[in-house]
Formats: sequence, C-alpha cells, structure tokens
Amino acid sequence: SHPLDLRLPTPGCFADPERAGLDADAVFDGMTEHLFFTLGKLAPTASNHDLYMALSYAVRDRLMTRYLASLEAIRARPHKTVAYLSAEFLIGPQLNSNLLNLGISKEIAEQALRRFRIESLDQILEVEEEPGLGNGGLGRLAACYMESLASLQVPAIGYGIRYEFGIFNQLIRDGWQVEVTDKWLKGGWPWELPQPEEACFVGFGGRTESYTDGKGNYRSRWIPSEHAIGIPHDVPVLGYRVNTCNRLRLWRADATESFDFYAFNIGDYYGAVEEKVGSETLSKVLYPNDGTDEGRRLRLKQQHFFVSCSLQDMLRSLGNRGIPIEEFPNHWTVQLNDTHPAIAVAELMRLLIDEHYLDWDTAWDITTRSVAYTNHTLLPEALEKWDLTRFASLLPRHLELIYEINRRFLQQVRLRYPGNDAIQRKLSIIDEDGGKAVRMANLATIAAHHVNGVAALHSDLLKRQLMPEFAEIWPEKFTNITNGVTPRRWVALANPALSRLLDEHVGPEWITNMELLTKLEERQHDTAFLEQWGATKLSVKRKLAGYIHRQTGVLVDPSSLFDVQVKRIHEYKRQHLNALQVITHYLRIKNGQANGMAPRTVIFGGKAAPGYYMAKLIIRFINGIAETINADPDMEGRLRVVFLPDYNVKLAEQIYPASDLSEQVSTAGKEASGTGNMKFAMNGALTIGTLDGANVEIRERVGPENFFLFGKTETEIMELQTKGYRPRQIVETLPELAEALRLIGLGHFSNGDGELFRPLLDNLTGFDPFFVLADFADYLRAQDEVNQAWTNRKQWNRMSLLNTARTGFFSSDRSIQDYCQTIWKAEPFPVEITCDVP
Ligand code: RUG
Repeated sequence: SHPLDLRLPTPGCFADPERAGLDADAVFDGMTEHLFFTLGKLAPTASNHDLYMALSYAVRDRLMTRYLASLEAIRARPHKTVAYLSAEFLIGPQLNSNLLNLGISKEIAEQALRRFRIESLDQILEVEEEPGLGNGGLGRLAACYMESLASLQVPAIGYGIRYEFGIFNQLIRDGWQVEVTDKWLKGGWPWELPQPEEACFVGFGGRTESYTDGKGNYRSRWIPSEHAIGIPHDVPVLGYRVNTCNRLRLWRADATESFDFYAFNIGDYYGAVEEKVGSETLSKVLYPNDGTDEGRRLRLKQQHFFVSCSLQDMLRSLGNRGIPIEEFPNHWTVQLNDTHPAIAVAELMRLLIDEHYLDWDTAWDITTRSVAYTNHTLLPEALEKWDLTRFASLLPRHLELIYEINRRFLQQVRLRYPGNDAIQRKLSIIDEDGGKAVRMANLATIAAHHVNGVAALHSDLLKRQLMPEFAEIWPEKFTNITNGVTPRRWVALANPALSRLLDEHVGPEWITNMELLTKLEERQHDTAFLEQWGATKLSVKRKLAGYIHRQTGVLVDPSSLFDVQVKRIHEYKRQHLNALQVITHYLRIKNGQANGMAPRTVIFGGKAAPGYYMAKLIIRFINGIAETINADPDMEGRLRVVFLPDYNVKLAEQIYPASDLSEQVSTAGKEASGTGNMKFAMNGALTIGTLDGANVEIRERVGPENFFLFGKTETEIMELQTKGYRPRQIVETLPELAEALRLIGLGHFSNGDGELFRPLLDNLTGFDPFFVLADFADYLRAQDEVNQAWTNRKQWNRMSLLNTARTGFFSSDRSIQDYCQTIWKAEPFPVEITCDVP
C-alpha cells in the first residue's frame, strides 16, 4: 500500500475516524455551505431537489480524499489497472450508494436532514434522476463490476460515453409504449468532475497515404477529414468501506473549433455552428436497442470516439509517468465489454504503429497481451457487423490495419486447415457472403488473449456452436466467468429489512463475503425465524403495493403471491409466454376450476426497443390482459395484473426485494446469463425458469427442490428445430391454450378489436421462433407446482431462505475475483491515507 503524502493543506482529510467528517453535524455543515455557496439558495426556501443537490455535494466532498489518494497512489507507485471499456454503464442513483460505501448511515443523514425539516432520507432519494447510460443487463453488469473492483481495492477505470440523453423514459398510453427523451442532466448532476485539460482529439473519415520515413521505412498514415474532441467527465466510484475510489471516465464530445468566425463574418450564422452541432451529436444519445445491431454510422462513430479517447488516455498516463510504451500490458488490462469497443484492437495498433512508430510485431504483441473480450450473446442479429464501404469511409486507416491482421491470421488458418476454404471464409474478419462487412466479434476474438462467456452454459455454447473453429485453434483462450451482481446495491440498499435480519443472524460481514450467508441454513427448520423471514418479505411487499397503487391506480393485496417478470421486452425472453399463462389462470377462475388457486399479483416491467414492433405489441398485449382482468369483478381478490412503466434501476430496487416468484422463462440457449435472476434469488424469490443462462447455475446452487424447472433444454430445442416444428399442432392438443388464443382472436383483451393482436397470434401459431407453444404445457405444470408450494407458507419461506443462503456465488465480488485471477492478472492495491492536517 502507498500512504498518501498530502503536502498541502487538504480540506476535509477524513483519514482519522475521529475527525472523519461523517457525523450528522459535519454533514449538516456541508449541506449548509453548498446550499448557500454552490447553489445560491437559502435554507427556508430550499426545495427537495435543492436539498438533494446540497447533500450530494456534501457527500461528494467526503469522497474526495479517497479519490485523490487513490489517484496519487497509482501515480507514485504504478500498479496494473483494469480499463473496462463499455458503451454502457447503467450506474443507477448515486447518493444512497455513496452514503452506504462511505459509512454514513441513514440515521445520520436523517439527523442532518431534520434540521432542514425533512423527516426521511427517502424524500430526498426520491428526487434523484438516474443516469440511464445503458439499456439493460450489459450496462448494469458494467456498473456492478465497477463497484466490486473498488470494493476489492483493485485499481480500475471504466471508460465510456457521457450520453446527454440516456435510455428513453417509458410512458404507457392506451396500453402502448411511448418513448420520451431522458433529460437526466436537466437539474444538474452533482456526481461528475469534468476534466477539460485532459481532452483528447479523435479523427474520422478522410484518407490514408503512404510515405517513407527518415530511416527509409515504408509507412502509412491517416489524414482524417474531421475531428472531434473528447472531454472526460469523471465519476468517482468508491468501494465499500475502503479507501479505494476508482473512476468512471465518460467522454463528452465537443467540436474542435466550436465557432467558425469566417462563416459568421460572411453572414452564415447557422453554418458557423454546424460543425459544433455535428461533433456534439457523437455523445448526444444512447442507442436504445438491446441485443440487436442497429448498424448505424453514428453508432460506429460513437464507438470509435470513446475507444480512441480511452486508449490515448492510457498511453498518455504511461508517458506522464515515464514508463516505456512496451510496458503497456503490465500497466493496463483492457476488457472489451461485448464487441461495442472492439475497434480498440485496430485503434491500439494504429496508435502504436503510426503515432508511436513501433513495428508491427511489437505493436501486435502489446495489443494481444492487453486486450480481452467478453461475449454477451449468441443471437446472430446481435453480433455486430459493419458494412465495409461505410467502415472504409469512416475509418480508412483502421480498415487497412484490419486487412493486415486478417491476412496474417488467415495464413495461420491455411496452414492448419489446408485447402479448407469454408473455414477461412467463416473465420475471416471480413464477411464476404452477401454485402461485404467487418465482423467485430472475429476481430475481438483474434486479438484477445481471453474470450469469455458470461455463464457456464453460454460459455459452453460459445465454444461449441458460435466459435468452434476458434476454440479449436486456441482452446486456452476460451473461458467462462459467470456474471454477478453487487450485494451492496441489490441487497443492502434495496432491501434494508432483509439486511437487518442478515446482520443479526449472520453478522454484518456478509456484505463483503456473501458465502457467509450459508449460515442461514441453520435456521431452515426454525419456525419462529421462518415466520420472521416471511414477515420481512411482507413488509417490503406492502411498500411495493403502495407504489403500484400510486403509479397505476391498481390496488393489489400484499399477501397475494407476487409473481414478477421485469427485464427488457424481447421475444426470446418470452413475456408473451407468461402473458398466455395469465390468461389460462383467468379462464380457470372464470370457469370455476380455480379451487385452491392462491391469489396472485402478476407484475411486468421493461422497455422495448423503439423499432422492435413485436416487443411493443407484447407490451400492448400485457396491458390489454391487465385491463380486462382488473376490471372483472370475478377476479377481485384472486388475480391482478400490472405493467409498471419505466423500468429502471431505481424501480428495480423496489421490485426485487418484494418478489415471491421470479420469472426466468427465456428459450433455452438464448439468454446468455441474465443478472436479474440473481437479484431475485438473493432477495429470497423462488425462480420458475428454464435451463438457460445462469438459471442453470442458480438451480444447481439453491438445489433443484427449491427451483421450479420447466421447458425444453437447449438440445431439445435444437432437435425440434431440425425435425421441423409445427406450433399449430400443439394448439390442437391443448384445449386451454386453444381457448386462450381463440379469445385473443375475438378481441377479448382489446375491447373487441380482433385484429389488434393478430400479428402476435400469427407469429405464435405460424412460426413461433422462440418455441413459446412448445414449452406452454410444461410451464403450466410448473405454475401449478408454484401454487401448491405457496399454500404451505412455512415450506415456502424455507425455500426462500435457502435461495438467499445459497446464492452468495452470484456476488459480483466473486466474478471480479475470477476476472482478476484468470484474465486480468490484476491484484488489490490498498490505498493508505495518513494526512497530518492540524
Ligand atoms: O442478454 C444479455 C444477458 O443475458 C446478460 O446477462 C447481460 C450481461 O452479461 O448481457 C445481455 N446483453 C447482451 N445485452 N446486450 C447483449 C448483446 O449485445
């Protein structure tokens, strides 16, 4: 460890716990100063938003010693640092997690707030806007990993884009999704530190030219036709109760010359700002597609923009410390979060060869020893490909380098598989089938020293189905790191009631060592404890019921079974399978066949990509079902259906802890991992799910008797596909399904409009690409089992307890330790703070 030597007076040096500045008086003083000096407000007229800002600034101040000490420690004694490159970081609200990680309790914050006449911290947390800088699982994973890296004291920087508009806000109008721009910055965002002095230049377009350098070497260089500037905005990421405070470094695009005085002087006012507007669109908006490749030019530009800035930043940091560039792989380990940052391979080569004058072999050695790639999907439509002409016009020099990487690689392939053209065509970075395109997954795989999938099944399919030839050439390259989620946000913050119980019965160390939760198993037959367990869940469900009522007007019974599916809306995730099951449930009640069926509240939430028609129709479908069911007096006290609009991190924090049943019903082989499944299980929800993604490992860990399994396996699905799948035949054998489909076709869930859901019906009965009907009967069977289990509440609570007790493995601390050991070879670097300020 490296003690911080702060030679100059350091305001609020909180090294000494006695003077830690974390008590209520200090927090109050900090708020008062910021309210007055930073925000220009007087306490008596301050709004909740003003108080949120003041408290956030006061908390941010308290991060600064650790933040600067962490930077200083690395500067003084270089240590391998993780560069996590990701187009998305879905970090969620910041105030509460910084309070927790700093060790400012809710009670302390409330003592300070009461002096401003605010009774509860929740009133202030409520007004915080969350930065929606991600779509779903992939972006949220990046955020969990940043938190765990800091908590494990591993130096890391998360590199990404500071989108001005994040993922859209979702409204529901007449049952349809309506997208509204997410203006998360409008009220000011207190958590970032702009660093304009560390800006980087990025080029686009133009041409390349060859020249001979002073030593007579033949070289190539790039002459871009346009440039943008990336301005880093740093967001501190504090670890849990440690001094390590890492950073997210998010790039905002700016114009190189923000105002063209020549154009202005000749009277062209709009022309004068044109370039500025053009450059700034680079960091304007997050692409709202999850798992599908939009293939737009601007997206490729965004990727190159943030990747180039980030690599330049890493190289510069070596330069600043006088470290030779050849040492790059010992100082940086560069993780590509999916293919979105895969252009890094070519950009690092370009920087090393064209700007630092290294030869090819040295540059390739550095690149391949630094870069690793995480694959998050097997869906062909999600594997990024860029049209060659478009790529060439935007990044001509990169294309030259990619051709050379490819030429050298294919030579190896030819040696290994002589005369096998098919393999060459398949492994080539350039796709020559149809319109030519650059395959980013191939580029990333060829350059990476490790390629990992995100759950055991997924990593296995990655090797066996998606990339068998690559895996044969480089078996040691391929590995699995099962995803994980941070227990700080997803248990401690989201579920304070459960946390208290865990503190009492396991001890507070569970929060950084989730394996300790197995101690709960000692209580699995303790009736009083199980009752307390159930009562804790009920108390959280009451809160969610209140929220549901305020948001949707629907009254739900907190003692009913809360059956929840929240995630992006996608056909492969099969929200429509769940919806069909709800219709069956409804029909059983209507037909008097619902004896013994426990009251249920079925909760859905999730956004659909704006251009994904079928996903949007599924939202409309769920809302149609909800409307019919909730209006039917026969359903009173028995069945309720709600679609909660605008599912995001903040809402997720309310939902996971209040769930009894977690719906993880994707078609086997399609969901790479899932991470929501882990959050549910940790919070004591039982899973009904298929053998897909991390469900497989969850089931293994919690025990098959504590998991409701259904559905075809991945192998069975493949067999069905090859044999020829006829969904219509299934309908004929299942009267309940036939009746549900008939009613939908009659407009029973669409105010008599029989046409509204026709495309969905045609899809399911015609082609059913995600095997919804193939799994329907088994799903109903598993739902009946759920119902049975719920009737024995003591047994249910026991199963719930065992889910929490046995899901410690899914902490992102474990995932990060795996990455550190197998891929990054990175180690903790504790930061010591010893400042002697009087
Ligand atoms: O769909 C996957 C999830 O299964 C996974 O849990 C998550 C994190 O690994 O990533 C999701 N994902 C995949 N998001 N985008 C993609 C494809 O680009």
